[in-house]
Amino acid sequence: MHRPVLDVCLTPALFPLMQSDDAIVVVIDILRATSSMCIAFEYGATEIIPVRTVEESLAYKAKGYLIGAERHGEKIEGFDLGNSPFSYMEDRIKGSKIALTTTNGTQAINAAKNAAGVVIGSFLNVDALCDYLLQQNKKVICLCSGWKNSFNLEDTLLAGCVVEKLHSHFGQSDMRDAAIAARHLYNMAKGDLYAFLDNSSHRKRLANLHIEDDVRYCLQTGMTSKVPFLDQQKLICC
Ligand code: 3SL
Repeated sequence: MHRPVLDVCLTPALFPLMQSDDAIVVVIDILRATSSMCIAFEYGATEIIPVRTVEESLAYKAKGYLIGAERHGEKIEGFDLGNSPFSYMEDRIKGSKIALTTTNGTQAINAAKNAAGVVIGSFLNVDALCDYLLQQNKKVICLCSGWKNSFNLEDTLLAGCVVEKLHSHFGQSDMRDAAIAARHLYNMAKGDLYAFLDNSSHRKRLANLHIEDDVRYCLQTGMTSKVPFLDQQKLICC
């Protein structure tokens, strides 16, 4: 029996080298864009438009959207939302439409938009995400958003978690080194993800902004069964 391929793209810079028109791409930016998106849907958002620039996000204000913008970890002044998952739990999220731009996560979503499918992954929804991917029975590429096109540990850990959970259902003989490496890394880290990330660049970056609670929150599993997916230009959830 032919089994579909499960692959990992370690940075967006490598994504153009991958064939994605027959794949479901799981966009991963666990700290914090894709975690916040999953939580927004859990708390009742109806759509999220992931945009590349601050100006594009701002333009959605006049159309009745809540607008979000983050650069270098910080919310941009004048916007309704930044990128903390806790801000997507507020009452105003229920029933809202959101336009959001972030440093890396929304860029990666836009880079993947011509794939056969685009879904949003985080530790918060990883169980539901893996169930969804199994049902699709298609090639999967986990796209790690990284930081400004470079590798990061935290997104690779989630990619490795997906590989760990799904590898037996996919064509293991076709598995490439990035997927094997991500799986090994996840298995080394899974006992204490927070400690494993101790010296990682983005944990330090967020610690300097005093938002380590966000990091702890985003490393939890089983927080939502929402699996946002891209429909035309917007993320929605069934
Ligand atoms: O890069 C991104 O998209 C963000 O998730 C980064 S931050 O966690 O908001 O700093």
